Amino acid sequence: MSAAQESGHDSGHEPAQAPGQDPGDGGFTLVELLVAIGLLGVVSTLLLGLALSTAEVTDEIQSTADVTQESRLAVERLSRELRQTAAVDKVELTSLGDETTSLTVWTDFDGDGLRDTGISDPEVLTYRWDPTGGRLTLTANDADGAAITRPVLAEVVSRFDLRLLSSAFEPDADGDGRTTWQELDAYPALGGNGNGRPDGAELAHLDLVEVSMTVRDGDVSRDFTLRVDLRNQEGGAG
Ligand SMILES: [Ca+2]
Ligand SMILES: [Ca+2]
Ligand SMILES: [Ca+2]
Repeated sequence: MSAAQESGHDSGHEPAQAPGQDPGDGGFTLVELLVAIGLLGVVSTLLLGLALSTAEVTDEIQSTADVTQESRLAVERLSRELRQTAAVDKVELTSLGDETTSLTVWTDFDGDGLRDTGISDPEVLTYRWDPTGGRLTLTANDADGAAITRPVLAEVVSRFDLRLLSSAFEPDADGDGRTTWQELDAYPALGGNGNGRPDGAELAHLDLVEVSMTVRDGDVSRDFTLRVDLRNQEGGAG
């Protein structure tokens, strides 16, 4: 008969304690190390912040330059094309409740007296401003005569005022030296039909266009004004 011997006694020994580190042995203490890391962090954050804010300022200046340059090109183009205009075909004004403000003009590039729409150099152009999206677009026909609309400006145009004037002095009812389309509309002798819109036979007497617009890109906005004589306007009383 044998009885299993329990060997329940603890045979292991406690490991020897590592000798305590001597704080005066010339290395960094934990506190010193933490302070150094903390300082490094603060300096890094300051430097990074400085670099970022410099980059933001540079971006801002760049975008201001872009909006100015692109707007100037668009205004110059609009001005150049209007100057060659032979006739105003159609006008829409948001101030009259129209959805967009638009100006459709005919420029007789090939001088044949016809409104060519199916050639590569389109003669009937529509500048249109949509106040909802703030887009200024140009619609012209492509080589097949299909209407193509492209943005004139990538930036938002938040304001686009179109003023149409005539050099005819007779309709200048208030005698201020400027004949507005409203005065023309109220002057039957030059085709005014009194319907409160610039249309019909009145359009032939509109020979001065003033555009006032605001271009916005983020926080930056610029005002542009443009005043163009429609010198080629055939029906204009000059
Ligand atoms: Ca033509
Ligand atoms: Ca007047
Ligand atoms: Ca009218």
